[in-house]
Amino acid sequence: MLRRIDLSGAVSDYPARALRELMPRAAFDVNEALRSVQPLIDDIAHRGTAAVVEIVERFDGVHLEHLRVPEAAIKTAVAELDPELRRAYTTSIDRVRTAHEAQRLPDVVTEVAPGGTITERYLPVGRVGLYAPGGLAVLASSVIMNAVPAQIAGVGSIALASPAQKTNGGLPDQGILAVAGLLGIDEVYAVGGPAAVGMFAYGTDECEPVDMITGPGNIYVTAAKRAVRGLVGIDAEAGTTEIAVIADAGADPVHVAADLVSQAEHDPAAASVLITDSAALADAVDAELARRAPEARHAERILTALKGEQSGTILVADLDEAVAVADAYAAEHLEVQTADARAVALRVRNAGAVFIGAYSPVSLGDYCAGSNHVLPTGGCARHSAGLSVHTFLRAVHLIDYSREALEAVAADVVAFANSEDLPSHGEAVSARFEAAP
Ligand code: HSO
Ligand code: ZN
Repeated sequence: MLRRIDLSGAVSDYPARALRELMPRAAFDVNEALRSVQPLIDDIAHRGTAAVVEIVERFDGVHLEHLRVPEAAIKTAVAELDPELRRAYTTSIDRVRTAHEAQRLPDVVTEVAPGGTITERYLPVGRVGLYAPGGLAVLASSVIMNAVPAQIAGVGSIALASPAQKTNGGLPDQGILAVAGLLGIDEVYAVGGPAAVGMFAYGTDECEPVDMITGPGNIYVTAAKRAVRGLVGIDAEAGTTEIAVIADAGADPVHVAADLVSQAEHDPAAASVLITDSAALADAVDAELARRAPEARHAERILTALKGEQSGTILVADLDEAVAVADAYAAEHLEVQTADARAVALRVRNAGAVFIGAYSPVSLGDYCAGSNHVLPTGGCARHSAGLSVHTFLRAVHLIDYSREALEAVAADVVAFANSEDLPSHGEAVSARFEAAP
């Protein structure tokens, strides 16, 4: 089922770049998508609401009288929630809140020299636009994963946008509205795709512009975020979901296969990668995938994803090589299903999130572990982290020196300034200590 890449015994022969190029990876050309998205964004920048309405009509087939969802519709969605689903949403919200509370940062004051302090102050972004996609899967869970960290960071104003659904009378999905209601978000727009990004970035007469846009989306949403980056802050560019599993001979092939299938369910371009030192385990996982994938509700897209270039089994000689391959791949989600899984997990440096042992599947993290499921894809885990409270905070330095403290360092500032041929910089310091003429 999965194509095989046999690197056993050879992993350390490859320089870093060569190893990276051997990794299965989906093509993801954001700049190509940007060509069709940029005109939409420009149109919204110039014509505001009228452009948003036209774009929504063109792409989602819904004519909106108002972009904003009436608050009554949010209340109704909460009231009509099935009790079992309400419990699931609440469990998710509670656990994500608990885990993310721990990320709050206190301001730190450091005395750098006698009478001279630097205060590291963490300030939340003022207004954030959250995007929740529709499309193949409408992900109410992503609203939780974006909104909770923003709320804990202290973001004062949070707006949510999600595509208008023809099947829901032009409102966003009921689950998305219900989660918004449970989270206390009452500013919701029935706008999806690049139109939502343009609306948030430039503002319209119905929607004040935001300072930052976060949330997953397809390649067109990602392209739109790239187009407005700088004008607003954005989170990392989200690509297609990927899962890698490090498994040894003792792993349960049913667990491994079920987890590889679970993320393939997102998208025909999703990546499912097995990294193992056991050919027997690889064979058993293939057999289980061949049994399980065709039975799945979304068999077609799962099979396309599993058979795609972006998926595969990488055979290695031992767990050292497995860790090296996992670091080169830098998976969005990495599962470790080996003996002493925690120790192996702690050796991995590049992964969006690491799921340890037989009972921490990625699906748990997608909904109810407490961790965040908005994670770096496409190898970005080498340099970026998933969404967190930190995403919504800015560290601002407060510089506070007394006369004596400045005087003590004045000669160094003057010397440094002169060396850069910027003497007025030095004079701004020395002027404070010269007797008045
Ligand atoms: N696995 C996705 C998140 C998600 N899964 C939402 C289900 N719903 C990206 O981390
Ligand atoms: Zn998922």
